[in-house]
Amino acid sequence: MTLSIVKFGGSAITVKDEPFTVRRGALRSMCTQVLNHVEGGGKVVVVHGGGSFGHPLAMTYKLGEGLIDNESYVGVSLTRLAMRMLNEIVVKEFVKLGGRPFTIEPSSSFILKGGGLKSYFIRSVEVALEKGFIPILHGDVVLDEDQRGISILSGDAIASTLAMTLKADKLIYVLDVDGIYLEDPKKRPSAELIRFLSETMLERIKSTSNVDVTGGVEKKIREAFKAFHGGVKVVCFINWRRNNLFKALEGLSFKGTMIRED
Ligand code: ATP
Ligand code: IP8
Repeated sequence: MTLSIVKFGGSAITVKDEPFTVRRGALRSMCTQVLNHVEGGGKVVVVHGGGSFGHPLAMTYKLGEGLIDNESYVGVSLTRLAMRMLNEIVVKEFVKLGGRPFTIEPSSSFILKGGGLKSYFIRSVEVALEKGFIPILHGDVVLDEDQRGISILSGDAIASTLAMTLKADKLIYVLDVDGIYLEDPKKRPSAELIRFLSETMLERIKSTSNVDVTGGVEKKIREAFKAFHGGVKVVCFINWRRNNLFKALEGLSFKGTMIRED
């Protein structure tokens, strides 16, 4: 039986430049593919990103800088509420499709210090898996022991941490594009998709992001390498279309970017 950590990218489940807009078809397709794999005996933990729910608010209230004034506290509440709204939508979709989701709040299980992970409690994820649930986590605003008071913990970092700690077989990042390209394929449609990504290629990758408070695709790639070096054998970036997520989960051939050794 394999354990896979799947990050539902905010770019895949929401329209990132239209606040509070869900891509219903994409979300349904991704949940269905996860459930088809789970029906066959696979174990999956889903982590979702902020997309157009968490990111615009976190940016408006400059939460990347921590608690800087009274408004920051308003921003923390609104951003966390937005993330819960998105989480509710993801959970409801799984329930509608006959799945067994169980949300585990990252804000109560992760503490940061100076923006870096300080401590975390994920026994609840293990127990949820043992009891037949699909644990669902998400990027969020979490407490930070440093002077900054709060930090944004990305779903990418949660996913790589879970993959390493739970010794997962696979870590799959689902995006709205086919994988990692030499340049943003939305800005340059002729950009080349990287099938196998090794660390020496990193400096050749150009990326762009203007609505993302957690570092966009570069930070995501760093998290992916962290998990790969931490022992996760299959780490990849894919799109959900053409049943690609199911294929990646099942070990069938899929279109996307795979991390590999130099
Ligand atoms: P979230 O953080 O909301 O969960 P996500 O995990 O889906 O979002 P993003 O941070 O939005 O991921 O990154 C994916 C986006 O990065 C794509 O929509 C793509 O347009 C953009 N991008 C920029 N540069 C590249 C690149 N070199 N290769 C692939 N995508 C890129
Ligand atoms: O979208 C960030 O998580 P990510 C969540 O996975 C917030 O980077 C609150 C913006």
